[in-house]
Amino acid sequence: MTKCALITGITGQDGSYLAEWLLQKEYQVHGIVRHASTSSHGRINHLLDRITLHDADLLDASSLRRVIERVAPDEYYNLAAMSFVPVSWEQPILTAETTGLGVVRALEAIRQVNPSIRFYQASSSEMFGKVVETPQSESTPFYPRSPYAVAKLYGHWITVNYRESYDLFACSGILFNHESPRRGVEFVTRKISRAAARIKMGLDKELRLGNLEAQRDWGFAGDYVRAMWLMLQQEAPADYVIGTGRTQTVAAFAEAAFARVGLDWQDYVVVDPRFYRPAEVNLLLSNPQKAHAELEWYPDHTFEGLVHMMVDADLEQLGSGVVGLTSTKFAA
Ligand code: NAP
Ligand code: F7E
Repeated sequence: MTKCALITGITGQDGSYLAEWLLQKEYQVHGIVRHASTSSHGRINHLLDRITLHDADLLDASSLRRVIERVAPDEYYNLAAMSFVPVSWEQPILTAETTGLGVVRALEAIRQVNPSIRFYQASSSEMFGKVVETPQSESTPFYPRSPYAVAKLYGHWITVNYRESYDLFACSGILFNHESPRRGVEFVTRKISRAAARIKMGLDKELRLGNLEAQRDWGFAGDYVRAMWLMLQQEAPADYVIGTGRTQTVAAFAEAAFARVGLDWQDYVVVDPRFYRPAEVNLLLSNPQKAHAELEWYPDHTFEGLVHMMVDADLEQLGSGVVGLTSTKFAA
């Protein structure tokens, strides 16, 4: 029988890849979008004739409940959040309302409407923050370092709590950084890939960045949505760390991205303290053994492959034929 999935955050990077994955699995796909004066459908324009969108907002519990009643999904993926860490210091209360309390609004709606709906929560490696052990696994204690990470921690524990209190099939995926040509331009990887392409084409002269020594375990978003789906197909609900098991500095990302267009990053990158954070997460490195063993999940893309994919897509978007371009399947 055809399965039905509902996604909050379908207009985001992960939402667009997850919608594609579920369509390929022949799901009926529904998404929640919040009203805005201009459309935010850029990443899902190519899917609009195959998915159904509903107006609702994580800030409005009644709207979530109404959509869940109307759609009657088998699976609910909560990918919606205020997800950009620096803004969480500027808007800590909005971040708590959306990224934190939004999770319990979704869980309550599920509990009240149909507790057999399977639930996925988009938790984050940011919860490990000032890490107390390396690499980080499901049993590593949390030490959040931003209002975003604190809000995510609430979302994580309320998911665990609803599973234990009400026997919901609720899973928390603790995902390490994952990127793509659809990544928002303010995140460091896309900021770099776009700048490398623009500088190569003579559109910009320099790239201003903050902490070049920060280390992240970067993977490809398309690989990670597969892990979300796998979690909801298991016999029992659980939490999983998802990452590549490798870490790289911001400087290494810049070096690889500029090298892709034949440039030396050190000629163009300027360190600008404006991009430093009040409290930094210096090192993230996953231990994804549990996902390997129980989900049989492994990433298909390497760090180098990811960098090349992003730079090539940015060049293509700018209309260049500078390097041998790879896939052209990416929506904006
Ligand atoms: P993203 O591109 O920033 O997408 C966020 C989505 O949330 C957008 O669709 C946005 O809608 C929606 N949203 C924000 N506030 C909302 C509200 N009040 N009501 C309904 N929808 C709202 O994020 P992403 O990179 O795809 O990440 C997906 C999820 O995984 C997020 O929860 C993020 O925190 C988490 N996460 C991401 C990573 C990563 O490396 N990408 C790692 C770990 C966890 P609009 O289009 O209307 O803004
Ligand atoms: O920063 C450093 C910055 O903003 C990565 C979100 O998806 O992943 C993401 O959060 C690192 C940080 O991602 C700049 O200080 C240096 O150490 O790309 P980012 P993030 O903060 O790791 C996690 C897992 C999430 O859950 C989040 O939702 O790069 N950095 N210079 C810079 N970062 C930015 N943005 N801009 C710079 O100029």
